Amino acid sequence: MQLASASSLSDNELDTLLRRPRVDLPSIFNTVAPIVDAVRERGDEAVNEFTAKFDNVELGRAPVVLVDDLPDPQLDATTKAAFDTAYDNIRKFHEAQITAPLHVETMPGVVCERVNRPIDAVGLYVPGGTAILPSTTLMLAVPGQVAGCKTMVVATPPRSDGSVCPEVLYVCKKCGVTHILQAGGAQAVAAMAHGTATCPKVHKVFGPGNQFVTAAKMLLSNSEAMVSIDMPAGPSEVLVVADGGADPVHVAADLLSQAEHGRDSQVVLLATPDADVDAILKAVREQCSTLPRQEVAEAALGNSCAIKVDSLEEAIRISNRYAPEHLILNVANAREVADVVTDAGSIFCGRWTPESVGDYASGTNHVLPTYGYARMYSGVNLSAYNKSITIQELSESGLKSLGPHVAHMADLEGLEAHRRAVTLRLGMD
Ligand code: HSO
Ligand code: ZN
Repeated sequence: MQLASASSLSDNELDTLLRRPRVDLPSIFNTVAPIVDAVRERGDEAVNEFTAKFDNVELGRAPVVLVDDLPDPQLDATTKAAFDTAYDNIRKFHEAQITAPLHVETMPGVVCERVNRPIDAVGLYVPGGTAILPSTTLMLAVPGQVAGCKTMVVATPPRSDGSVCPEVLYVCKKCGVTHILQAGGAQAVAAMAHGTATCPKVHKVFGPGNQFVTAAKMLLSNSEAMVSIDMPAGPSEVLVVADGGADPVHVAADLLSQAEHGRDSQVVLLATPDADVDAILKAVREQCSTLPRQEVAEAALGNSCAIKVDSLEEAIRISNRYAPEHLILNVANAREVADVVTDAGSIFCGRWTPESVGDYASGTNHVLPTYGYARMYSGVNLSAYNKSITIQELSESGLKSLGPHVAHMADLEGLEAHRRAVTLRLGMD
């Protein structure tokens, strides 16, 4: 972890220090495009070929299974209790995001409304790779269930014996997921976006993934597949602001919890003058050496830095400029500090709120904008599973008062048919 002082750096130098690991998108697009094409042309057969090639699993049957056809997984009581608690909290928080329909009379006799409708079919990508993530299944499926999406396809690579991870299956059953596509990577995204003989075509693909998954999502959302995506994604990151009251051991654990996700993860520490940076960095080294994923975390720490700042205000200015996916405010009066944060995916306030709680079970969503996209994207939330439809209805007197203005504007634009649609109704011609 590189150590620097903000006071000796210009904004440009700070940006360079905080630059995220580069992703070479054009070369990844070149790798992904033939995979996407093969799945579009040959469907399930191509999906299984890529699973054999990349995941070393020969499924020997269609890659899609119906959730209702699978027996309930056998899980121990502790595991069930953990997932049930997480489910309840995530469900509560996402149910609270249901918005009432809008109904506004913009002028007498002119009524405008807005109503929500769920996206009919959604695809939820749950990464496999070095860690299986049933928690991501919860984060993606609960809002779909709350919104009322009819078809929910979870895509996740098969385990080596061809089975579905029991925790993922447990969550799928709880959330009303309809299909499981046993595939990962670009091939899974392509199968959901285009549809295959066994995989329903979806209208939107959600979820985090590696560079190939991200590239496939970007490519397909700009193709004839007619599919949208939640957000572009890059490697994961956390920024921790620590003051003198922050326990160095806790700060180190929080930094490492993000570093262990991937070699390309980035973690940033902003330490106020009273924080003990040396103790934090020492704790990072000590804890890292005992992590099962030490090698991954060490690689991530290579992309990471600790910066001494002159004040909390400076820390927030730098954080807002960086726009972290996760922002941990391990400082006094953290909740008040959160009010001046303008750019971040999700904020973790105070001494007792590790990022892990949001990753699993507090209720907020852990699928968040990375790579600086927090400047313009929100994390996954209920509205992402809905479209809103606007409705308007005018009475005769409403059209009498509004119509002449509309007719005049249509005239200015030279659109005579538009004008007549009003004037013929009002007997104006
Ligand atoms: N921190 C990850 C989410 C996750 N953590 C899943 C554990 N499991 C999102 O950046
Ligand atoms: Zn995590």
